[in-house]
Amino acid sequence: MSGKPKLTYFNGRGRMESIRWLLAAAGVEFEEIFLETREQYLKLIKEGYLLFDQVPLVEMDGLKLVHTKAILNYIAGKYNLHGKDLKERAQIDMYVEGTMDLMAIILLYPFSPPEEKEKQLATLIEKATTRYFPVYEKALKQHRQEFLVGNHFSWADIQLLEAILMLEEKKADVLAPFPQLQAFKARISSIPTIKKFLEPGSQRKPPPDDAYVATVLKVFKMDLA
Ligand SMILES: N[C@@H](CCC(=O)N[C@@H](CS)C(=O)NCC(=O)O)C(=O)O
Repeated sequence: MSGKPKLTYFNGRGRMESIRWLLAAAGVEFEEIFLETREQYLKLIKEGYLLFDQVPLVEMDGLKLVHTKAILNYIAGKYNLHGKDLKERAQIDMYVEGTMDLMAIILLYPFSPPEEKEKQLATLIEKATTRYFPVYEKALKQHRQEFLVGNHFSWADIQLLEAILMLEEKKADVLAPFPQLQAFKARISSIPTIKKFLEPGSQRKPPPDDAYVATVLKVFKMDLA
């Protein structure tokens, strides 16, 4: 055993990507096992690795962690990215939930029927620019600090940068009306651990393609309706 966290998921973003981001931002090296066959998945279930028969799975500190938020909470707590007290933690959790709701639309996008994609994309951009980004823009403008919460780097900053970059993949100028977020993006991207994660060759995954969707459907024996 290397002692590094072991991540089991598909070779793609999905629900694991925010976990990869958080570990990378914390400067933690991790190993990955990619699910490619149904047999692999059934074996994990049979051997008792998946509490609710679902991935992501993260093995670390002797734990078999499942459920994305539980995993993220554990990592954020362990690496001091979850605020200095309960109030900061609550603020971070609210910001993180906001970005998660936004990213949930992106998560499902590759699996939605082609005729619904355009509408979904429009909803995504609309939600990002009218509901979520204005909140972060206002917070940064009001407190004039470098980070979203408590003037120190936290899970909220990491998750927001991930969401911004995902949105920019869909609409390159999505940050145009948000000067504070533009500066935030530049600032957070230049933090050494994050800079490294953004470089080619890191464990960051590309946007999902048809092969990724096909693997997920095969492993879970699902059909797109
Ligand atoms: N609440 C869980 C949901 C996990 C989940 O739905 N995982 C999918 C893959 S992304 C899965 O394992 N699906 C198989 C199933 O539910 O049977 C989480 O946030 O991790």
